[in-house]
Amino acid sequence: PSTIFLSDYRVPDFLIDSTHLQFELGEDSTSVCSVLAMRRNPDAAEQGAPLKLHGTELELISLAIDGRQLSDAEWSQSGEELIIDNVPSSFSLSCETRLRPQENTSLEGLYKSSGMFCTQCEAEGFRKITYYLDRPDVMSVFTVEIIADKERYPVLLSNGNLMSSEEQASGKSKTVWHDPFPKPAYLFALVAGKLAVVDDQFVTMNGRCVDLKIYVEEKDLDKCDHAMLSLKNAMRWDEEVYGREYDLDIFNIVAVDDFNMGAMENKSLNIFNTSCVLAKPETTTDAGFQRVEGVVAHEYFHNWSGNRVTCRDWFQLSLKEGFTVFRDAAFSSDMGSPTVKRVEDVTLLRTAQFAEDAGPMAHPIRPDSFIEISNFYTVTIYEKGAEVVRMIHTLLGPELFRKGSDLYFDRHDGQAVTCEDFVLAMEDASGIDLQQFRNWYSQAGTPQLMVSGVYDEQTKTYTLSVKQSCPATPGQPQKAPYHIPLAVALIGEAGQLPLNLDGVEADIETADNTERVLNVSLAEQDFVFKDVEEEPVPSLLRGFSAPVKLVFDYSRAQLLRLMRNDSDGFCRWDASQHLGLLEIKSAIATQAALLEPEYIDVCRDILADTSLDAAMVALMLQLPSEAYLAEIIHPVDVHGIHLARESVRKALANALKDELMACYSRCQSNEEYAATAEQIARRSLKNTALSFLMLLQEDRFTQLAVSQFDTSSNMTDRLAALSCLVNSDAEYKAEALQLFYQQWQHEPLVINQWFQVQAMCHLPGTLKTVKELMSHPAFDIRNPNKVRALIGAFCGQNGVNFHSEDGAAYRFLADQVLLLNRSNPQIASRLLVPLTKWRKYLPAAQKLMYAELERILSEPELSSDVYEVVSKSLQ
Ligand code: DPP
Ligand code: ZN
Repeated sequence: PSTIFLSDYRVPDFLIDSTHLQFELGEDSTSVCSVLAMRRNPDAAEQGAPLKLHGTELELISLAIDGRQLSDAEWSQSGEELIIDNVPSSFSLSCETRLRPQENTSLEGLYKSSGMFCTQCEAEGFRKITYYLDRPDVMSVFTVEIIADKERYPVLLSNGNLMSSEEQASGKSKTVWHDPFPKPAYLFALVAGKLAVVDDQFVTMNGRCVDLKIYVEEKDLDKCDHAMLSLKNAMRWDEEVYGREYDLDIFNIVAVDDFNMGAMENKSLNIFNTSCVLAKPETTTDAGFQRVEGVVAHEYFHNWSGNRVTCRDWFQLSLKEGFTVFRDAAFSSDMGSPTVKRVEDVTLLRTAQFAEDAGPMAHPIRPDSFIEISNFYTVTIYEKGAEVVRMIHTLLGPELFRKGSDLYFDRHDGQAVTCEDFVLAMEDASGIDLQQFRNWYSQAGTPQLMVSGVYDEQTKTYTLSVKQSCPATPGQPQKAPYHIPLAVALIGEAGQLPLNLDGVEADIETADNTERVLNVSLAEQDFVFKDVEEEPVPSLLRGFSAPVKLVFDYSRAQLLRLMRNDSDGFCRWDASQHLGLLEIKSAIATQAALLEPEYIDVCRDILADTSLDAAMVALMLQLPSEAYLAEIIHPVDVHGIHLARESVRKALANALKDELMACYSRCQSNEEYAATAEQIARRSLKNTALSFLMLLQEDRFTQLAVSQFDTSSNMTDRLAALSCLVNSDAEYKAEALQLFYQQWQHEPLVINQWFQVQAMCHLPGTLKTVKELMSHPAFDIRNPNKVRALIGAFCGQNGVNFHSEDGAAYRFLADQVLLLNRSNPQIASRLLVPLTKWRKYLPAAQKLMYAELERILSEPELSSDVYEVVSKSLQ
């Protein structure tokens, strides 16, 4: 496999003005006839260049130019390219290919899932359908004819507007779709199947009525309400917050069971993984409801940030993904609890993304090179990309940011553009210089801010000294300083102090004068605050204003003040995590969990404080996760960390037993389920309390879990109770698992949760359970959701069992990767990620992990996906 470089980008030699596709879907094979109106690109460097079309795994039936069949001598093939040497400056290319969607297990291109045909073309799946210029800067107007058996496939869908639908002889029907918006091939979609539909409508800000349809299997008709509501909310929100209106009369969503990603934003025909669209209280957890809301909005928002304005090349992927994640996060924040959403996002960033930045696959949000683009749908491109847009929002403020986004959409509507175009629009609209800020696009790695503070009693000044650095990453030994917005406040005995900054020009005014955003731009920089009447505790990186690791040597007393008094919810929570970390570190050092009395007190107080958001209380009580601890304690002793963390949790549970019980009872409720922020918060706190109490191994608490499991009607409480039981020595657990299976065996998404809860059990013997479950009739290795629920959860989220000292789980993972390498390379290379982190662990573990990576690399037929990840991990 070869490496592709951003610096090699050239404009396309040819353009495709229109694309006409005819699909004849069959049980054995499918025929695809394309007619492309092509011409030489006047902007191309070389006007006599041969035509090179992308295509892979295709059976070519015929090829003609302007109606004349080409002889074999007139074209050749090389790798994924079909080359035709002599073509006129403008011509019509016709091509027929034959595909076998039934045998397509890669779930890329055209394939079958539960009896229905569907497509996934991003990033480069269209070349598995027909020969084409499969690159995002070639945009074309598509017309699509679909012919299929009308009994088996009564619903035939593609992008845009339905032009006609007719019955044909021999039991077939034909529909024709036309999409007036030119689009790249990656946004093409086709669906054919026996589907039921939920209908609704949305009236846009200019009074146009849009038909909204969600297509699902008949049995899932009762699980579409939440997605439909989320869609309508997202459509309204995009009008109100970004001034973006929907542009066609129809918007379709289709749910499919077998899907590599969460969902796909194909123009007017979004295809969703069932896990990201179906929801009802009995089968879906609160987190599931929130996922549906977020993903539906994300894909809808792509209609502007992605489809109307798309990416010039795949190195610009974060242009649409980072911006769209930023948009969907703001939407979810507006729909629910902003602080909780922020804490969840930061948690993901600080565990998964910081780990990626520190590992062998580290890449800037705009990478310089890749082997396989599918490997770059990463937390860096998505979540760090969103943080970078968020920093622009912070630096510009909401009004100028909106001016910038308006300019970006106006200037580039209908174009395929770059991250640079986005930054330029923001600069042009605001007049704010983002030159240095661009380092966020080109440099990989997590910047570190070392901050210290000195209070001078005499002069009443407080000086914050900030040093920034960024560790080397593959190919980038040296980093230039970043422009970092650092939001700060100073917390006194009685609350926030007014801020008076020396040399104020450089900093950004915020609503009141007790919070400032400092522009950190040098390697070392001092900020001096005047007229500070008492020694303050600095509240730093408020709202997590930049994706950095911030180090400040807080004392316990300072952290306690922040945890009790900081008005910034993120910083309060962060202080709670820092205090928890100190407890865990001391448990590691002393091999005992003797908690500091002040820590117990502050936890007791927040537990009793009913004025606080219950979700925040839950988050503050939960100790830093093992994944987060693995990012800050080096080298990572997985078992030591696990034992210490569990002992601290147990000690806390013991000290606060009564308060936890009282809290549990207070949060109980009989009201009808609703996925509101308030109810979600209460369930979260209740289940956090239950999981603490269960650590005490007292019968009465086990009974509590048993009764919650037996009597809850919603999946959130039911699954939380089941998880507590599975991780305990309760006798009832086998029966509970059995009952749960029997009740839900007809609901694949629930069975996935059943797999996952067992895969995540931290008790010994889980690998054996996972292996047994792989032979369970409900498991299917061809279904990505099941692979993720069982194998992915075990290897990625069950540290103690994955890192068993004999290396058995490493071997197990390598075996699964090799198996999936053949059937579904994208899923194989995703699954592999935990092994790539080998350098973080103790020497014995490193050696075993390394050996498994070598074993994978020695396999003869590695996909480019797996090859890239393994070879980079071993470098
Ligand atoms: N479907 C994926 C997403 O929306 C890739 N575009 O993020
Ligand atoms: Zn996206």
